[in-house]
Amino acid sequence: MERTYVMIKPDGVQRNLVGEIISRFEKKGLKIVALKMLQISRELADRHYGEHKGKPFFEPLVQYITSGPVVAMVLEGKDAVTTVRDMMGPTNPLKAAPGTIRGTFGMDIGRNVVHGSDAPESAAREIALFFAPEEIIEYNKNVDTWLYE
Ligand code: IDP
Repeated sequence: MERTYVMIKPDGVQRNLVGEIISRFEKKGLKIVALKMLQISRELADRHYGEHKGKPFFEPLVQYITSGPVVAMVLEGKDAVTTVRDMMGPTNPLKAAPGTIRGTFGMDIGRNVVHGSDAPESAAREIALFFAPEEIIEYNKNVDTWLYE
């Protein structure tokens, strides 16, 4: 099983989409193994989005991600990274298919509601950045035998 880092961004929280978004991942069959609300500091934003430093949208991106609380989680499941990315849709909500999270709920690339790691390596890095090991809970669910062959 693979783990991925998922975050409902400040616009998702402000627009009352926390339950809706978590519900989609739950119904799909992804297991929540860590979950919390936090306010991202400038320093944490710098580290999380370090790869975008120097790009024209970096400063607005840091402003956006630190502008209000986010809901951070670790989701576990088969091909969790790709599964979450497919469910979110591409970065620009106007380019995202209507059924995806960004395609359903977003209008602008700088207000795209949700984050999901783009590869297993970035997932590991982001999980470690946002969660202490003891905040990640390993547990079994009886439903697993109805989700997986
Ligand atoms: P991703 O979130 O789909 O993985 P990245 O390219 O890693 O996309 O960009 C990180 C975040 O930076 C995006 O989700 C979006 O919020 C913001 N972003 C990316 N490109 C732009 C842009 O051209 N203008 C404004 N914001 C952008």
